[in-house]
Amino acid sequence: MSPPRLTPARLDLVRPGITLPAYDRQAARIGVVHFGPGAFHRAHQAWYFDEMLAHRPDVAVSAVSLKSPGVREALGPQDGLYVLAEREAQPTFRVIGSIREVLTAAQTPDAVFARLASPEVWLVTATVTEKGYCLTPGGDLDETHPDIAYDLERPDTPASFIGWLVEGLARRRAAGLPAFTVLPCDNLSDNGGRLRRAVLQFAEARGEADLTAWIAGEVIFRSTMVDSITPATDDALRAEVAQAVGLTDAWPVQREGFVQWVIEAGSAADVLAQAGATIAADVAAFERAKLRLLNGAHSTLAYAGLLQGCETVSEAMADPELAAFVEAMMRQDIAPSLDLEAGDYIAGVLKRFRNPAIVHTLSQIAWDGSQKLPFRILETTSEALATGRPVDRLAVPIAAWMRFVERRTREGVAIVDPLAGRLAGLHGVDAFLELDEVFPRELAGDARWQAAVRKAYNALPQ
Ligand code: CS2
Repeated sequence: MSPPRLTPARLDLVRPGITLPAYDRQAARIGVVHFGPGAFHRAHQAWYFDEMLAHRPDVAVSAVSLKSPGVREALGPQDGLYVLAEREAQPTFRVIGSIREVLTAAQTPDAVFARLASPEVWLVTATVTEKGYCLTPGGDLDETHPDIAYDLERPDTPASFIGWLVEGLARRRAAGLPAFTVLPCDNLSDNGGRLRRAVLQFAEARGEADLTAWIAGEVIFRSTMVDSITPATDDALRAEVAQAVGLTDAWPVQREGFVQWVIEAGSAADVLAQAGATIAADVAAFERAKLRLLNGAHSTLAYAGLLQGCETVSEAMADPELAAFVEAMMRQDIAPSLDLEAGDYIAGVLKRFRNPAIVHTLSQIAWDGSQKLPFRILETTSEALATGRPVDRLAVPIAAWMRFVERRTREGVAIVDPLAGRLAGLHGVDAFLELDEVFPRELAGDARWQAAVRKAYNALPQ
């Protein structure tokens, strides 16, 4: 029989040794609206807000899913409480209390607008994944994206994150309230700059010059680098949490012990330093290092590892050839693209990949390759070509992705990717290189790189 459900009233049943919220939850006030409260948000930013609540009460979170009711159904009955498992040699468990409201925007839009136009809200954060920014490869707002096209027709009932943000800001301005600060927390280079540009282009496309000018002048967007390896929740975690904590949690989350949030300085969010965030004048250097080294290596292990039958990151790292390849790529091909001494950082990342307590499936990382690879591998590749550095190793994850897509299609397994429909029809390097959503034209036409991709493709298993 499973133990009773996790709720505030039952916290006194929690087993000894489990960390509980170290503040008065009733006194906490919602000052943050977060879009996309999936496992990563709850393992990362919500943990920082939980730390922060010990210092000040106005950082509780209203967690907003755009369409899917899953998080609200799981956490609503738990009054937002959930368990975070930290996986190092000995796992530790902590009940996180920073989420004070869980909303599904499509179902209760007025509640979301009320939060966005609340005088108490001072910060909006987001983990909506790369595709949630609705950008063209050149970094403009994709006005042909179905959700954006819909939101431009009907701005009062948005579907996209951008649409919600702009309509929320419009209502805030109409109410005479000051703007909030916006912190995107997804793995895109210059995420703050990209989001600002998309928001301004959207406001302009709505035909509202005053609103556009107000956003341009008043709303502070800051780039952030987020890092913590967060394997998806599975039934084994649910069972382990029930046993260790003594209560049933419908959706616990897990991550490694390492956690990092680097926030570009110069906004109200600077106070998050009190919770352990790093406030930095130049966040781009952190972003580039993390995206190219950690995420680039992750995607390489994912596609190359899956092709040779591995299932998890630590399994792929146990393959001496694959591990040596990834390390050489990091040290010799990616590190030279960074303006810093990356040796210790690389050693640290490789150690994290080997953490035996983390079961991180390669297929989770393989999702959304068309969205991830441009930031993780292709930016480094274009720079390498421009400066005459080698691109042979950097071509391998791209060729492995092509082989991976072809294999899944052949096996009749659906690909998780916004371009899945198009990808399923592709065969051979040339067909993939025509995807201009993924490959910048200049890169796709580069003979040196094309040759490297073909060579890698031919050497990889089908
Ligand atoms: C991973 C990331 O799923 C993926 O694509 O590469 O989620 C990675 O684990 C995080 O960015 C680590 O901070």
